[in-house]
Amino acid sequence: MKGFAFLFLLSILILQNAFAQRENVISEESKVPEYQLPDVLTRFNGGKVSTAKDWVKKQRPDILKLFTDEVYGKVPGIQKISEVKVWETSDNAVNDLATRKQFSLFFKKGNRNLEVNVLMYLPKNAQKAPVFLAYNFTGNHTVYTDPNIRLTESWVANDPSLGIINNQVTEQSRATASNGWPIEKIIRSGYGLVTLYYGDVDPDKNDFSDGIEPFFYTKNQIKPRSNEWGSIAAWAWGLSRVMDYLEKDPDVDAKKVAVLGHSRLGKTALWAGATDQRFAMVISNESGCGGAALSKRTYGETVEIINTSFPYWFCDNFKKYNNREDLLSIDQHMLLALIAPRPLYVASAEDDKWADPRGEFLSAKYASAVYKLLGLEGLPVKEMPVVNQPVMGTIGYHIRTGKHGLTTYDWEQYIRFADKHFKEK
Ligand code: GTR
Repeated sequence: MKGFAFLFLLSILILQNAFAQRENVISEESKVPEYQLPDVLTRFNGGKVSTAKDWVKKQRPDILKLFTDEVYGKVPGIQKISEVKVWETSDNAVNDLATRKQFSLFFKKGNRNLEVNVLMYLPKNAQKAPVFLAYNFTGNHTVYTDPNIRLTESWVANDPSLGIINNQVTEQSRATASNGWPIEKIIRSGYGLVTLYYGDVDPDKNDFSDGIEPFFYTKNQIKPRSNEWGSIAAWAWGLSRVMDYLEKDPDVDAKKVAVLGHSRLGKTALWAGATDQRFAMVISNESGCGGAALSKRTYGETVEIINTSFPYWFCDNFKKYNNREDLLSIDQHMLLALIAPRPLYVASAEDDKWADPRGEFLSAKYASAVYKLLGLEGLPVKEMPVVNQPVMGTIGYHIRTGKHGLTTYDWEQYIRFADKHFKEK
């Protein structure tokens, strides 16, 4: 009983703290305190980066290392795919427009075994299809009405309204996320879709005993070290392993894989694109704090808030910057710059103040300096566009009306962006 009372009090304190933090959240432009951003083309010793070679050989590796050590954490070792098992295929999926393949990537080490389930639709009329690779939030079967999609057996956060009970999905949860996945449109536009549930790689909860992390523990270790990966880096690692598979699949054009993610999975897509240059295009949908949005601009969610609500997403070192964003020698525009010269799309939503749309835009704008150094356009505008007016250079950006979410409108812009960079060549 005592234990229960203690837990009860503790949860009240945590909730109070969370509310107190929300009250301090800045959501008015005039209230944003001044901040100073590091210049992406100034070396950490003060020198200037003036050639593409200096960027590639010196500045890029230094920035990548800082993000690795201080923000997302490093991958502690190598774990390759141990086995691929194809569960089923079909030649007449998506109203006969696509092929379907469902397969699992198995990772095995000692008595550990992790299974990552992948769903792939490819347009029938393409020889080697360019694809969008994107994690889903609640299982592959939630993205589409197709009754053949296998139900995930993994742990999923409870949501009875979506048919997720006792952390297990049910038949009732089929297609519950399909609004965010206009699959027929994607296929008709000539793209494949490769999707997987992010919780297969690491369940999204404050627990380091599950998912991929324990594969690398030494004796008695129970969590990653302070400079080692949090869940975002683990999820990004998972995307790279799918890429390992895609490179071997003869039906996929592995040189045209656009990695896409929404919100926490947008943060993940950006980190995957930064750490793995095989991704030819990176798309961040409303990724916000720790994603595209600038950290030093403390509008909406802040480093302290995110590290408090999700203490396992980033590496422990990132907590040093709670309320001390000024101490960061990097900011998120430098993360976006790591994607250069590859096409990058950053998207915001007007009512998604929590993710700081303006901070996402500015980040894309300041990353453009690197694209320019590499002879590319970067973002084609200097001022933030009005709502529903996408701009597309080598960096694309839009702010659409509406709230936080991945919508058909967003996808339409990503398809146009992919057409521009993958097809008009
Ligand atoms: C929120 C979190 C955001 C964003 C979002 C999501 O609770 O504060 O950073 O990642 O979750 O993933 O939907």
